[in-house]
Amino acid sequence: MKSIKTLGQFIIEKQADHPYAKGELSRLLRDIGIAAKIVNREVNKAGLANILGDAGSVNIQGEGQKMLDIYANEQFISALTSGGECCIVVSEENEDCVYIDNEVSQDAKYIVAIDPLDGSSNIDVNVSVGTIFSIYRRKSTEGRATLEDVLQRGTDQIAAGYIIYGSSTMLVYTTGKGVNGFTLDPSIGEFCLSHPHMQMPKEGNIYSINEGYYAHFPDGVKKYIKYCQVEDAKTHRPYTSRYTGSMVADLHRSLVKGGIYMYPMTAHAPLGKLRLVYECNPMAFLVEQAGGKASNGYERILELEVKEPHQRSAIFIGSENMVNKAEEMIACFSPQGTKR
Ligand code: P6P
Repeated sequence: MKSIKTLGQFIIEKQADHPYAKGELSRLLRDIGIAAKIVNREVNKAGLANILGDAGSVNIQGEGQKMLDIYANEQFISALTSGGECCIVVSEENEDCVYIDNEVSQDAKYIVAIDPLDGSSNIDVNVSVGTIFSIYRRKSTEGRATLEDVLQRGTDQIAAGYIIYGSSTMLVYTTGKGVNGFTLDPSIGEFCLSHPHMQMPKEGNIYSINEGYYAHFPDGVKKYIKYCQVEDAKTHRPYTSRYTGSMVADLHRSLVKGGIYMYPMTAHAPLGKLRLVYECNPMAFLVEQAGGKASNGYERILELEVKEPHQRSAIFIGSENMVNKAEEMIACFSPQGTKR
């Protein structure tokens, strides 16, 4: 009889990996898991709960907010506020950072950056959506945490992960000691270890990019897309294109099967679309921990300087060999390198 290991049991078991963590990180991950179960309940009955559709508001991105965007944001911020371990929340749905200053959070040490419901345009059409989270320890030790505590490089992350609300609901995370996946068992309401030691294949044959913007991509990206599409007898069969409109879903598939997800700079997103702090950095940390690679086409995502909480970045992330090939082709056309 295969024994069940819940997320809570796993976190406590791995607590020893972090000598300084006297249980705070464990409690923080527990708080995120609780909020994820609440969000999952609403996502799974969105069509019934009159929670579909637009909220009639826009977020800092200028993107129309879905009612479930706002609900998910409220659930995660509420769980982090009452959990007592988090001092600042940076959310895609909030222009300003949320400073937590209540009686249970007086010595809170952690900053959480979150995209509460990534890919929310998919909710109304029942396609997978996700939550992305990133955890830092505050750098300052005196007084209230400040924005400076938020503006840390991706290499400083303590933990990162995502929840995918798909054919099953999974929580996948890393604390810098590998990647483990947990599947929600609704019959017991627990995330149970289902994918221990996840490793991203070094090679894959699935590429994810919104080819509707092809005309606006840099030449090196166009060259890589053509490389994916044609049979090069010496190297590969034509790849398969899969793009769901949800980075979490596309990257989870790449983690399991191999593949690359790309959101380059384009004419209408000259700095890229994805957000560095709560989309690119957490996914890059997790993917690197699984043996994959993440760059902006030129530099490692995790080493990019963070200048402001909602900063954008281009991203090429997934199987190491695929990202290397994309970077090689981008370099052929980069201003530094002349077209060969
Ligand atoms: P586009 C969702 O808004 C998201 O941030 C990613 O999850 C997704 O891959 C991408 O944007 C979709 O953007 O411009 O292709 O619709």
